[in-house]
Amino acid sequence: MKLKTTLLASVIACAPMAVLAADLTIGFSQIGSESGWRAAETTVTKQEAEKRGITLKFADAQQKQENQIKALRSFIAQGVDAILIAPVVATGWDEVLEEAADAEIPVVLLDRTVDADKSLYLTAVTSDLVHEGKVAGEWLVSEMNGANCRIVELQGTTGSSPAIDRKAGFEQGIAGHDNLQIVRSQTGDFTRAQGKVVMESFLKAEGGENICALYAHNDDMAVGAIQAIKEAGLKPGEDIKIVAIDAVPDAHKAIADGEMNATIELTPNMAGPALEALEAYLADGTEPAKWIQTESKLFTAKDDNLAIFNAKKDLGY
Ligand code: GZL
Repeated sequence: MKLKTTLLASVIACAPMAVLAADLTIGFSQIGSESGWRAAETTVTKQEAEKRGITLKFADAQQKQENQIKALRSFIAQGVDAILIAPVVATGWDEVLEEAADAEIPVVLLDRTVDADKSLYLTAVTSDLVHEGKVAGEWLVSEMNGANCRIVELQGTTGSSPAIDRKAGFEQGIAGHDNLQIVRSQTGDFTRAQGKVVMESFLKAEGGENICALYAHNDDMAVGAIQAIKEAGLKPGEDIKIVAIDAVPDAHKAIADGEMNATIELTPNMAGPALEALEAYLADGTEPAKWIQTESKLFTAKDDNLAIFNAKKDLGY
């Protein structure tokens, strides 16, 4: 706790404040459990804290920004040593981040970014969300090889940095290829249930025979859409090509079954690099880079998706 850390620091005289990870108490404001990937991130974050002997105070916001702001204020009042947050949307954080800064509590962003002054957080551990979208677009360009393709898009949570950036990246990926056209685009809020409902509305509005491909901002919405495509009497992965992001086990299974075509991996372990940066900062003031980027890897039917499914299925998704 902050008090203990301060006492410890004073005991160590004028040496840099050497704080042992085992003394740390860190607050973690998690968005919720909207997707398999999010559930895996929660599991891995708890594991990463435990193996470092860090006390993790976990708060599930159930997709609501006001709950995350409440959680951060509670962590500040408790005097935690640091805060991890996966911010549900990109805006509206300045005030509470200022309060954390005033309390000298470092904040690390996980998997999403915020539209706030970079001085208000220590670092952000995320993938390159624009790049992920671009890889998805470029894959479809290559897959269609010049043939016309009417695309429907399932966007992530409105106002979230992945929804904004993955949309922009995909449009960059298909730019200059007029044979590819996005004809419908709507949020499925990163969930399977909404992915299915919105895909049903796309099929009804466009006619399944007029939809060539689905780009979903995450695998969970794609898996929901696969159900809708099947119920419409069409073959997902064949009649409608499907590319998404996260590389959760069920996406690898769908690709292995020929019901999906490509996914781009997002590691659920954002907490490892985040806690390493925090430990160094709290120990001797080492400032990390403002962005710690995690890698993005494309998986297609060329990969051994069944083996990858079996390797990933027990990792907390
Ligand atoms: C992206 C992350 C997204 C995942 C979804 O960095 O914020 O949120 O792609 C999750 O599965 O809902």
